[in-house]
Amino acid sequence: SLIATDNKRVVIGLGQTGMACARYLFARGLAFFACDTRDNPPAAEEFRRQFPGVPLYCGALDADLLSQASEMLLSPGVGQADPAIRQAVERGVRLSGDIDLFCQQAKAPIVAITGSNAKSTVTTLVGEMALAAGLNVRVGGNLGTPVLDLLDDSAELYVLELSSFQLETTNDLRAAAATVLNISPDHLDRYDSIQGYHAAKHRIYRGCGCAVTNRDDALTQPLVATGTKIRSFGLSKPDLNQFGLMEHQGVTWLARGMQPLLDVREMKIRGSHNQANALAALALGEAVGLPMASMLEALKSFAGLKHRCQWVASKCGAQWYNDTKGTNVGATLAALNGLGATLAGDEKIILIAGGVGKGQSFDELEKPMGLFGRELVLIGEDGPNIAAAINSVPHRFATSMADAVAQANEIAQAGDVVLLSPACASFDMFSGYPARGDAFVAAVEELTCD
Ligand code: UMA
Ligand code: ADP
Repeated sequence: SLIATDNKRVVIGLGQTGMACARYLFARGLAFFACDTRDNPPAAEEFRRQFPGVPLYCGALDADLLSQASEMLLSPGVGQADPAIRQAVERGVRLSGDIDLFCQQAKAPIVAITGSNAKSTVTTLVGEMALAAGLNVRVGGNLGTPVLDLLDDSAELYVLELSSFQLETTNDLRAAAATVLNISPDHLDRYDSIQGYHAAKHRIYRGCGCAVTNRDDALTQPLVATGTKIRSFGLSKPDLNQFGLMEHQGVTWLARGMQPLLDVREMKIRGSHNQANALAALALGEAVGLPMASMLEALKSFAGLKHRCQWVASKCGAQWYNDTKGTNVGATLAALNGLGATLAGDEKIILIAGGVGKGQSFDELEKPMGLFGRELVLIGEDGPNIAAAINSVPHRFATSMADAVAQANEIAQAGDVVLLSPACASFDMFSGYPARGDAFVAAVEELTCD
């Protein structure tokens, strides 16, 4: 039944992305079949129920099978280094993904956001700014809702968080405004080098109307054709047409060129990394014509996302923070430096870290731990690697989140901060970063003080 046609697609992967692709193709009566590398993918039953008659192949991918399609729609969780996928590409099968399909259909302008960290925060902020401006805006992508589920002919703006995995398969984005917020090592288990990761992220600038770059991170500068409009954000004093920080009336303000916009103390999100995030959102919003007043209103009301440097409780004399979304060294550095700046007197940070390290070096944590840290409490697979990299403070190992919280409580002195910011993925101990954060919050709630 699988006769090659010019227009047959294969959906690879039965996760959220693959199921959204299948719904899209099925609803339009387009020819496709599906594969998943797992012998028993969790969504197999659901797939057969929703798409009767559509062939589904489970287990290792097969080049001959893939070559019966003209186009592969690859899920982000499946690496394109798979030999069967490589072979199919060599035979001329087009490699694509859900983002390309989305772009072919989307009628409204797209704001596209990637980076090693702060993607979800900035994506949500731009979405809130558009809402404040009264636009019918749809927000999603790596953030949670697969892009194809956002398609809506009445939408006036799309704001998309895109991962490097999603960008790898995106050929024709043409966003109205696009940004690489920052680049620090992550996902080195999927890329040969940081160059490969950099190249994937920079696909976001392809054909964009305005590239928004970070003046404090040269790796975010696009290699785009001259003629593309470029706007920047950064923590330095802005030049004309740039977003940055300035001193005004003796305090720090968000600013555009010479113009002060907002006293940073009027925002609920704190820390210089969040000031950078606010500036990035302003630059993106401006690029798609959002009114300044609505953007500033959104910046004042946004309280930050759950699981990102989120204050949990003041308990047993310590301040407890959940930064479970700190899944790489860059994020944990921002959390340590951000919270470190709030310490007074002898107060210190006790850091709970560890999990799946994805091939990163933990060396950069040595310095801020030396400045702000009291002790490290380590969990998970790569705990010992973190211990080996950090000599500036003592460490202990914990066997569970409850154990880590109990040990941190023993160490904590009056006014200390206990910070869960693992610098690692969570899959060795949890279903994902949200479950890890929830386990931390539950353990803090159950803690008994002596
Ligand atoms: N899998 C297989 N074989 C397959 C297909 C999937 O083993 O054939 C495994 C993958 O290795 C992975 C899991 O199944 O462990 C899910 O992979 P998927 O590609 O099916 O993922 P989706 O459910 O479609 O979710 C994806 C994003 N997940 C990944 O990129 C891994 C979601 O981002 C995103 O919200 C969703 O699409 C909608 O756009 C999550 C994420 O962890 C939050 N992203 C990474 C990150 O933020 O660091 C990149
Ligand atoms: P992403 O979607 O890219 O993972 P999030 O907004 O969810 O980004 O934040 C992820 C982690 O990065 C959190 O731990 C957060 O505290 C940290 N973070 C937020 N903004 C920045 C920034 N500008 N630079 C570095 N880390 C940041």
